[in-house]
Amino acid sequence: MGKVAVIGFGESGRAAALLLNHLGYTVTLWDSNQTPALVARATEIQTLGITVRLGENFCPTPGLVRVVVSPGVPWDAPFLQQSRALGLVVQGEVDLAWDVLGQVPWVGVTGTNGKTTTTMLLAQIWARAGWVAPACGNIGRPISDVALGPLPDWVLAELSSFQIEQSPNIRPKIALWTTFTPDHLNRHGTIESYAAIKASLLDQAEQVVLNGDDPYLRTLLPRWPQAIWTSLHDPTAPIHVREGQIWVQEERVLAVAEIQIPGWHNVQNILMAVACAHLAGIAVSHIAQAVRGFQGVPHRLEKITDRAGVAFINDSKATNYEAAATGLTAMTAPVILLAGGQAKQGNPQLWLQQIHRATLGVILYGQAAPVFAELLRQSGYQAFTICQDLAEAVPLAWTWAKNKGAATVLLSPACASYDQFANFEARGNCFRQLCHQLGT
Ligand code: UMA
Repeated sequence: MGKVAVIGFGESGRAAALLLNHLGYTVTLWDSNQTPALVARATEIQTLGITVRLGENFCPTPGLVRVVVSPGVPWDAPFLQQSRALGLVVQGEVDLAWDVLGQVPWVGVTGTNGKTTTTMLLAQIWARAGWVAPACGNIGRPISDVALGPLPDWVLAELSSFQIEQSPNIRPKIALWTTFTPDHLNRHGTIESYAAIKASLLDQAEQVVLNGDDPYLRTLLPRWPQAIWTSLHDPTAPIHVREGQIWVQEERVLAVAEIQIPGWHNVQNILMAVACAHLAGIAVSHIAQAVRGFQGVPHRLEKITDRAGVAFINDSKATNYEAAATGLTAMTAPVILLAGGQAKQGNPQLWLQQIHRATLGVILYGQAAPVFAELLRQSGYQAFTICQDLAEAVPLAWTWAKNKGAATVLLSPACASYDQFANFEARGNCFRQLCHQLGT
């Protein structure tokens, strides 16, 4: 079958290497890093005959036919340009998975925020309908891992802009776009190119679902005239909320009051999942049962514990201003907010507004703390302090909650986690543990 290079030995690279090995290719896996964890992973994968080169930058080697890249590898990296110039096939890990799984229908879920919750809910609805349909992709399980078989009935793929950019061949049966605000500008350069990448997924899909309540996506409706769009406010939307009920055209699905996860943004996510399920031909009774039973996703407004009437909520996945503002918008009682980490570019105005509306105090930590402190100060907000890390911030939040009469302690960082954690899951798990360790 020939020689293949896989770049990046994270989750996607590992799965891609195993899949290519299974397909009969001679695989070399490259990673520019060399950590003890990578060395240990290498030992495991080398026993299968896969060559691993750690601590080296990839360069094309003689006889190579294909280069498969992990999502974190920039698509315009010089070594990829060089590979293309040499006539090598360069594709993303998701594109590779499509080569194997393209014969089964896919739902591709993209958007700045809301992707994971929507994809998880799709998985519950599809399971209720009796289909084997794994949630995969950016959500955590690489799609190449699903491609190792057996073939599922559907692929429910959360797709980041990184993955879409690297996968020009994928043609989902249904593509769904949840929200759009600036993100990943350090990778994509401009908001226009970030939008164009996301739109390319929908251009290639058989059917399109759009969140009609997102101001930017609403402007795109004419681009896909057949799109099924959703709205909380507009009853002319094919899938909408009216009189406290969710409707698929004239058919009632369930009452909003039956939904277990908090916030109107989550009702929007549910509308989009309902739209996809309807397009896939799933019975309304199955859709309603799955939505009623859906309890949300870890690290997304996840309730950890209640202490003396104070709820501790983990929204560690809120890694940008919009997601953090959305988390705060869902809060109906006074909040002590924990925010900080590695700052991202973006517009903080909505986030600041929600801080003024919903919080009694803000505890900042990590690299972004001085920047956030300045933003708060400039907006006229004084009730904040700076801590080193979560270990210091969580007990202080508990004390503030009791002293100030707050009903909620919310971790919603508005930042990436990489200054102090491996990823947002590690940050959320740390928060969970600290909450459980609190005294009275
Ligand atoms: N690496 C290189 N050379 C490079 C760049 C990276 O060798 O030029 C190496 C790094 O040293 C590292 C490895 O590549 O060892 C990491 O690869 P990766 O960053 O692609 O991470 P994976 O572990 O493969 O995880 C990826 C997604 N990560 C990113 O897109 C950054 C995961 O999404 C996804 O769950 C997983 O594939 C399975 O599909 C995470 C994410 O943060 C959740 N996504 C971003 C987001 O949601 O904002 C887009």
